[in-house]
Amino acid sequence: MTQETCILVGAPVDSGKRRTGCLMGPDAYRTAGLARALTDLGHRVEDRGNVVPNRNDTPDHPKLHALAETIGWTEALAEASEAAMKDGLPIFMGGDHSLSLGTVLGAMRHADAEGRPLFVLWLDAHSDYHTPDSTDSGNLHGTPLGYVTGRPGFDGFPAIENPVRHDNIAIIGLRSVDTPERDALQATTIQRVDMREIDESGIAKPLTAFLERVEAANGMLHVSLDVDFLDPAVAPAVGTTVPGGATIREGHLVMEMLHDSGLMTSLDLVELNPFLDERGRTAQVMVELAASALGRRVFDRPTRAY
Ligand code: B3U
Ligand code: MN
Ligand code: MN
Repeated sequence: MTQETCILVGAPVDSGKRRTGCLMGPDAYRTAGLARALTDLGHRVEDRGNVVPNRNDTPDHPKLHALAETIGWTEALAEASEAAMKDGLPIFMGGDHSLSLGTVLGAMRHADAEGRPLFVLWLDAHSDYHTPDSTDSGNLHGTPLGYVTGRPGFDGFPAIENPVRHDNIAIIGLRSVDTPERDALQATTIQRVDMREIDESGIAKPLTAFLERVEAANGMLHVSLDVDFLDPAVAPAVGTTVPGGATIREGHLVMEMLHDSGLMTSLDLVELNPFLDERGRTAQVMVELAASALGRRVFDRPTRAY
């Protein structure tokens, strides 16, 4: 197995929605042993501590929640992401999903500098394709895919110069999409995989099709794993639970296939709210999924007896 340099970056972003608690995420991942799980697999691990948001004095917005703070996070995380990608494989420990406005922007800048296309795999119950104009809730964690694809309305945020192409995006796990998002998505070539498709054809088939496209284009691949991709029965520590999500087996299959592909170049772990967890079980599940994406196999685990 190739040894990676895994760069852990804490992103205690809590400004992307109203319910707080995601700011505790990075320490929950540390407590659940993310670094240890990766070193046990033979990787080098560097924990860069937590990013601090830039100061931003954009005035309060009538609809958008905590706009200035989220812009400040986006700027700071884009820099941290671009820098970390030069040195290894960053794993962003969130934080709510608005952190991806910054982490994907950093990945885009890095991919541009490398002259390679960026692909994005979004594992989520939601499509997060809103713009500041289309969102009803005003919660910016519902907007990162809208932002990185260059949709309009993101005034005050860093400008998107070279948007991620629709062809280069797959969203897997969909089961909660707002009408304006649905209408906008239908006009794109974003690969959209909802739970019905997963039930009908299995999760491996659409993922394989996507990974083949990444490979053929010599792309870099940013993976964004939202806790609510999983069913709340196995991952309860999330603000917006949506029943009918991916199973533990489907989650691990995706992660193992990502590892086998050798294509993943950065990873977000988002929306964990440790305040809502049950004795750390969701944090543990997320750590195990991250480990699977970096080469863990169940039958390699020496402490498990079957
Ligand atoms: N689409 C809704 C709900 C939502 C999006 N992402 C999460 N919830 N976690 C919205 O508010 O934009
Ligand atoms: Mn999300
Ligand atoms: Mn979600």
